[in-house]
Amino acid sequence: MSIKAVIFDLDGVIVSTDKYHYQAWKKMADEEEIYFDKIINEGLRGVSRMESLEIILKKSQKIYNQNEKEELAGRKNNYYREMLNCLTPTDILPGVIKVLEFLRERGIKIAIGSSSKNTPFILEKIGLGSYFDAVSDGNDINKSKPDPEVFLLAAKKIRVIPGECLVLEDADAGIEAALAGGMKVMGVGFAAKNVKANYRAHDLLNFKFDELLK
Ligand code: B16
Ligand code: MG
Repeated sequence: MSIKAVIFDLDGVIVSTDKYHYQAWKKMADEEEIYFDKIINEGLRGVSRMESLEIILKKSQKIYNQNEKEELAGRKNNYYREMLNCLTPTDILPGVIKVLEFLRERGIKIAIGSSSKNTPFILEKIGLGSYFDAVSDGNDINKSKPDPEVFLLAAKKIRVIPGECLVLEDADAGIEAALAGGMKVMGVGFAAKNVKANYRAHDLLNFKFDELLK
């Protein structure tokens, strides 16, 4: 199999910001007296901020207008950004740096493909920005995962055709997006059980990337 680039999802693959997304949405939902739990939260992985809000509002008795929705999403994001302030390089998930160095030594291009508009802030907090040849994130796209736009843009930025890209993803929506873009995909963490993924790994610590790149 010819892999010339690896595109990393950010939240849930490189760093566990998923717990902060949950806590921030939960705080906002509690304030609005909207029922929200961890099961609903799992469906928000890889989904954009405004689409996540629409999923949460399905449990609301109240109908919110567009301005109110923007205020709710903004309030959640403020809580989330406050939580991100405590992120440091120690929050990088196990095996990530080892894999990045392994890929870099072999001349494999490395990119980020994340739905998050907070990607630049998170990369700065964990000090990983310099590893990536390109970053494609929620600030660059119109359609979030499961649409392939974010990954196709990443591939374009690093000038590698989709068929030669491998995506690492923790979200079912992200697995769908990578496959829709004609890329290979590895389900990591939460998506390690996704049967549609070409490869599966609980984390990046023990996966044999050398065998994959042969
Ligand atoms: P933000 P990823 C996604 O990041 C998260 O998984 C998802 O929970 C979040 O709603 C989305 O980013 C948007 O995040 O509010 O920071 O723009 O997994 O695609 O790296
Ligand atoms: Mg993710």
